[in-house]
Amino acid sequence: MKPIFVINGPNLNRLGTREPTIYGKTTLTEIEAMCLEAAGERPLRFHQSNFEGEIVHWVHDAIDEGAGIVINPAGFSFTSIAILDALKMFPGPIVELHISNIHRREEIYHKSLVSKVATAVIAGLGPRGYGVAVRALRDMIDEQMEPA
Ligand code: DHK
Repeated sequence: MKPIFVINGPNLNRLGTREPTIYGKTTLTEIEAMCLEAAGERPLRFHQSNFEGEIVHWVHDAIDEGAGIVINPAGFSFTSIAILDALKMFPGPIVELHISNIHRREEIYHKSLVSKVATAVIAGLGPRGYGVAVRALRDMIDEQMEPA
């Protein structure tokens, strides 16, 4: 069974103490546990990097072996053509996730490049959004796999 990839961008390794009024106090380790629970029997690959090229590398891994992608590109959402170009090659469903409602924040956070290729975007649900995203991907993948 092909895995769901959950890919996290820069500074998300600091969740728990990073601007808790915006991102809450849930750690990335706790979020990974939420994703594993939401994934059920579907295997999960959970990654985080502060480096753009590493994120591109994991998208390539997903292209080769993944069923779906949940990605929180964090600050790279608004700047990275490289991540956008990699995601364009992915054949399956993509859920873009932001813990905060980026549209209610400063102008610099309003235009995500990744949204141009994402199947769906979740923003503002807090850390619980990761579980919602993984469960939604499971459904989308299963629906794609249903016999015609
Ligand atoms: C996380 C970040 O690090 C910011 O750069 C984004 C996103 C918002 C989030 O809400 O998860 O703008």
